[in-house]
This record gives sequence, structure tokens and C-alpha cells, in this order.
Amino acid sequence: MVEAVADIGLIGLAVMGQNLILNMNDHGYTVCAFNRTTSKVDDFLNGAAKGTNIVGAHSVEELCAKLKRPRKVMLLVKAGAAVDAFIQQLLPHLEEGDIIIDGGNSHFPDSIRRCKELEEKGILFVGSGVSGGEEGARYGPSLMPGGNPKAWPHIKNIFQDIAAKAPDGAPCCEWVGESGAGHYVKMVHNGIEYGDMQLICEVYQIMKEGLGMTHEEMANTFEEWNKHELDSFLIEITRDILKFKDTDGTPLVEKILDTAGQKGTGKWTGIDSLDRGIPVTLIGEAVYSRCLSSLKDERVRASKILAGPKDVKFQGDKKKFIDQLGQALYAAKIVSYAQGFMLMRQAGKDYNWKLNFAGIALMWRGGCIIRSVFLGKIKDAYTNNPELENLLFDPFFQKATADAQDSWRSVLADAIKMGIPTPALSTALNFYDGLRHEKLPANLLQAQRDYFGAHTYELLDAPGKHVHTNWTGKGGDVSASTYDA
Ligand code: 2AM
Repeated sequence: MVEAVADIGLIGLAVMGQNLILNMNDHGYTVCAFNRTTSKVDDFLNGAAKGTNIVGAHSVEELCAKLKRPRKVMLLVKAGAAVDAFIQQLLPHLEEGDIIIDGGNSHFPDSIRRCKELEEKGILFVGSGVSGGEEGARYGPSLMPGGNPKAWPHIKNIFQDIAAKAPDGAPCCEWVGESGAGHYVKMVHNGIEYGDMQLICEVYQIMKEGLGMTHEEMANTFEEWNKHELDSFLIEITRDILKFKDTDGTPLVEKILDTAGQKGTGKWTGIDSLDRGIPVTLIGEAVYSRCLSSLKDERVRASKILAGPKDVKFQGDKKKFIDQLGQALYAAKIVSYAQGFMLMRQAGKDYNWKLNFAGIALMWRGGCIIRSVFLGKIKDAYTNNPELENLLFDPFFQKATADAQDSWRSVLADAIKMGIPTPALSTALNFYDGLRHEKLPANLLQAQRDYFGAHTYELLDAPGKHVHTNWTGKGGDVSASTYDA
């Protein structure tokens, strides 16, 4: 009879899995490690895990036998078929009330499905976003668990112990919500990360191309910004990257090919926003910007034949402009997060998830790539009003955008005149201006639809009643049935 010695089992000994195990071990938990290729279990036990309390298993059966009840098994394997395969292998060795946690990069519809299928079998499923890369996994990731709420009391301590801690000591891990909510929130997190990175890249291009700043000057500006409201991990690493010199003494960043890679989570967020009808325009532009960057050959040809503005050099006060640029970056970032939270709010409605928005902001405050001081303000906004309709309606953010908007407009006007692309900075302002317009030109759009397709429209003073006009006197009076795409 194998003794049940381990607090949790972890399957998948790639770098994330190994580091999470070591992290759990540091916090006093006994972990049992398993991997499809079992030689990696021995390599791990004889290597990084040597001298620790970590134990190993060479079969799924042995792993389950070594776990205290209710069993907790965390998967950190390749997203997709491998997760389903392990769930199937585990099931014969689990009992009602045991817990399976998927900590991989699963797409949330899979987590919704797994949660439901396992609940029918009495097994509690948790899909958890894990962010922070290798170092985060080892010393404190941001963890975003969602799924069957009955699992949370059993895993709360271990998850919050190993998670990153925000500057005030709060763990960057809270229960996100039911079903696929954990992986959903992780997806939006990654989308927001795309947006933050793109915004910084646009600012860098304006500084370099528009203002002709040196790398030292740019690095110093980011250093300065990092002391105030833009204080964040991404601003900090941008400063370091801009300072970094290659062996020949020139900035390494300028030698890097300007075509961006992507793994797809930003794209998932964009597609999901289209499906839900929520204008998450900044993340969309961030994804498209990576796509445009990848069309390098076409851009090289275009650069030789497409006209841009002639001899436009920035003429004004450079110091003032840099200050305004920081304001533009801050305002656009606020809009991006407002859009991300709008999307999560809609998904919460669509799936009947009770999403904990203050908790989500808190989880992102430390451990992950988008960690920033700014997220503390978002947490405050949702703590003050959990029903907040839109982040931009919160008094703090309302004032922040009001204070920044003149600078934001001025910077963009100059960038446009200079012919420097600003897709994310601009779309954020367009969204802001669209949102604050009580009236948009969709009345004309409805008229056009009715004109050519008899799609009908509603009148301002009689909403809900669909009418059709025979605009030309030639078409019939029969309307098409209304539909929503
Ligand atoms: P391996 O070491 O046996 O390849 C990251 O790739 C992790 O996912 C590794 O632990 C890897 O196991 C595991 N993995 C990848 N594809 C898998 C599959 N189809 N079935 C089981 N485990 C898989």
C-alpha cells in the first residue's frame, strides 16, 4: 500500500511545471511530480528537486495513490489534446470530490467544457491562468483560478501562498469565477499585454523618428515615467532595453528585425470581442500591428513608392511634447483597460459568471507582465463600486482622461502630420470620443441600410417600432425581416 504523502500532484515537468513545484516546496507543501516521459521525473528528482521534500511517480496510478484526499492534481502540459488525454487517464484513479487543475494555456471554451464534463462525474475542475513566465512560476506568479467553486476552499491556501504578492502584501491570486472564467480572464490579460506593448512601441517610434531622441534620452524618459503613474514592469524593461548596448557599443534594439511574433492569445481576445460585439479596438489594433509588421517585404516595397508628408520635422517645444506624450500613453492605457473590463463584463453576463473585477485587478498587480501601480487604481475603482458600468466612469479615471485629453489630441495631431503610425494611441482616442458622443452617425447608417436593403429603422421617439421608408418611390413598401449579425 502506497502512502498518501503529497499535498498536491503536478503533471508536466517542462520549465513552468518544475518551477511551480519548487515554489510549492518552498512554501512547505509536499508535491508529487509526474511527466509523460517518465525519465524526466528521475532527472528532476536527481537534479533541481534533490534535497527537497518533492516526491515522484512513474505512472498516473502511482501519482494518485500518493495524494492526500481530496486529491489535487495540477496539469501543466501542452494545451489541447494533452490535457484531455491526462484527464481521461486520471479519471479511473480519482474519487468524487477530487480536484483537477489545468494551469496550462488552454482556450477558455475547452475549460467550460471540461468543467461541465467533470462535474457530471463528481470531479471538481479548475482552469487557472498562470502568468509571469519562468521566474514568476518559481518565485511568485499571478494566478487566475476559475471553475467549480467547490474546489476553491481546498486549493486557496496553496495558490495564495505560492502567488506573487502585491506591494501591500496581498496575494496576486483570487477566485475569478465559475467554469471557464479563469482561462477567460487570462486570455484578456494577454490581450491587454499586447495593447500595453504596442502603445509603448508607438511612443518609442514617435520619440525616435519624430523627435530624433537618442537612446539615452529615451531611456531617461522611460526612467522618469516609471516614477509616476506609468510605473510598471513594461516601462521598466523598455528603459533597460533602450540602454542595452551590443558589443560594438551601439543599441542592440536597432539590430533586431522588426517583424513581431505572436502565439495567438491576443488574437483570441480580438475574435472574442467581435463575437460579443464589444469594441475592444486597442487590442485589435495591437494584433493587426503585429500582422502589419510581419509583412516586411511588402512594407519595404511600399516604403519606396507610397508618398508620406514632405520634410515634416517637429518644430515645437521638445520637452513639453515629451510630457504630453506621457499623458497620451497614460490616457490610451486607461482606455485599453476600460475596453478589456467591458469585454469581461459582457462575458460575465453571457456565461452567468459572477466575475470579481477588483480581485482581477489585484491579481494583475504583481507577478505578471502587465503589473503596474495603475492596476491598484483599477482595484480601488471596483472596490468602491463593484457594479461600475465602465472604468472611465470612475471619478479617478474620469479626471485622469479629462486632464490628459488635450495633450493626447495634440500629440496625435503632430504624429499624424509627421506621418508616424499610431494605431493604438489613435484608436483609443477615437473610442473615447465615440463613447462620449450621445449621438453617433448610425442614424445615417440605418437609413442607408433601409434604403438599399429595406432593413428598417427605429425612430428616436418610438424605439422598438421598426419602420421602413420607400426612399426612392420605386422600391416596394415591403421590409426585410430584421436580424442581428
Ligand atoms: P513530455 O516531456 O513527455 O514531452 C510541455 O510540453 C509538457 O507537456 C511536457 O511535460 C510534455 O511532456 C507535455 N506534453 C506535451 N504533449 C503531450 C501529450 N500529447 N501528452 C502528454 N503530455 C504532453
